[in-house]
Amino acid sequence: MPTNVTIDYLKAEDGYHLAENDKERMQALEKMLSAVPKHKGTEKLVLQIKRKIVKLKKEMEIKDAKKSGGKGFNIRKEGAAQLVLVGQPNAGKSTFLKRMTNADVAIGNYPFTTVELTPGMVNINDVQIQLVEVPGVIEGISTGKGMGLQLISSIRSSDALVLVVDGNDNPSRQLNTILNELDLGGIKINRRKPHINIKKRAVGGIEIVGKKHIKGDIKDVKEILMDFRITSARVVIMEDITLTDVQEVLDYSTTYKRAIVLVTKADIAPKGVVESLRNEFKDFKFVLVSAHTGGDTKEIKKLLYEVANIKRIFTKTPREKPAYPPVAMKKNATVMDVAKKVHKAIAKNFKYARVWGKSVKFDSQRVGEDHVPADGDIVEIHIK
Ligand SMILES: Nc1nc2c(ncn2[C@@H]2O[C@H](COP(=O)(O)OP(=O)(O)OP(=O)(O)O)[C@@H](O)[C@H]2O)c(=O)[nH]1
Ligand SMILES: [Mg+2]
Repeated sequence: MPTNVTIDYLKAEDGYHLAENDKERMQALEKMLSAVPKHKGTEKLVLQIKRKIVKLKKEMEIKDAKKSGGKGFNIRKEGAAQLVLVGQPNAGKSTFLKRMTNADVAIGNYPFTTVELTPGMVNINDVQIQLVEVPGVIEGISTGKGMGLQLISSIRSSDALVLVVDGNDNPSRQLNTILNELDLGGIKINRRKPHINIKKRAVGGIEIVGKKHIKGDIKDVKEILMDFRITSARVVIMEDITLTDVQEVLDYSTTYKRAIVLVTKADIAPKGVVESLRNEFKDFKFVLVSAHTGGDTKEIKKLLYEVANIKRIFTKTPREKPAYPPVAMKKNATVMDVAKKVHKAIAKNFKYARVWGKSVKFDSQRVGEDHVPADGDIVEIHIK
């Protein structure tokens, strides 16, 4: 029992032991988590509580899926990428969706106007991108409150997120709440996976390579592994990591998503609101919008396109003009991926390609199948 916890924490812990069902247990765990003072000395305790939450959530999800017959909630993907609009109720998600996509969606001056997943399509640089509004984020959604499970599931299956915060209602608090709820739901924003490799094996105990990188006790790493029922494994650590990182990598449900932040209601938001957000959240890109003036549409579209992580490729047949519209591909797609997208047979008989654009030193340069074309490049595939 750590000595540096508060009375509130102890009360919440009592609540946990007295809880009579999963829902009460989950509420108690959430209270415990918010009552722990967050600093180095409590990292282990925080991680223990999070592990309990993950386990309980998994159990609750299984029970829930049985009840609902395992029916999924997600919106079918259309276009080159699916971006989900995530924000507190009344943040202005529908107003933005309607403005960008002409989606038929109700706007209301009360929370939870939108209770269903609502899609719309926006054309950016000749590419169709899908925006999907999901019900508002409130505290507790990560553990199933509100339409929490539906929300988390649609966020997981999306390509990236647009976090929407009301510029006139303490946007910093809103953003912290969103990030915290997503974190509890196993969704990490604008972060990459820590470089830790864990390979389970049948025997041999725990072997850790790169111990010097651990900011914490080896004993604690082993304890976390034990809690995930791993007693034999080779763990390779390639960069400085915390215990939190180890737990994150082990948790089956952890996913990483890119996100930008839309700050709404520019017309009534206090001056300098975006600047102070930029100061506080260094890993995020912000853009200001207003229902009245629209905002900087060019900048908004640029950020949406960037976060979608896609590129346009103009395909071309020898001696002809590039085809229009371009095909949209993932940012890291190769010439071979482009060939596959055009036709299976073209991919199969691929010989080489010629490329015009930013990814080559000169126009019509000959490249192999692994070449990665840039956004806007022209690719001409030659077959055997
Ligand atoms: N002044 C001002 N009001 C806005 C702006 N954008 C949205 N609103 C108002 O804020 C309220 C909520 O807007 P919605 O677009 O319905 O918000 P939402 O995020 O979709 O809300 P839920 O679907 O309930 O979660 C409405 O009364 C809008 O008219 C804006 O830029 N300026
Ligand atoms: Mg709405």
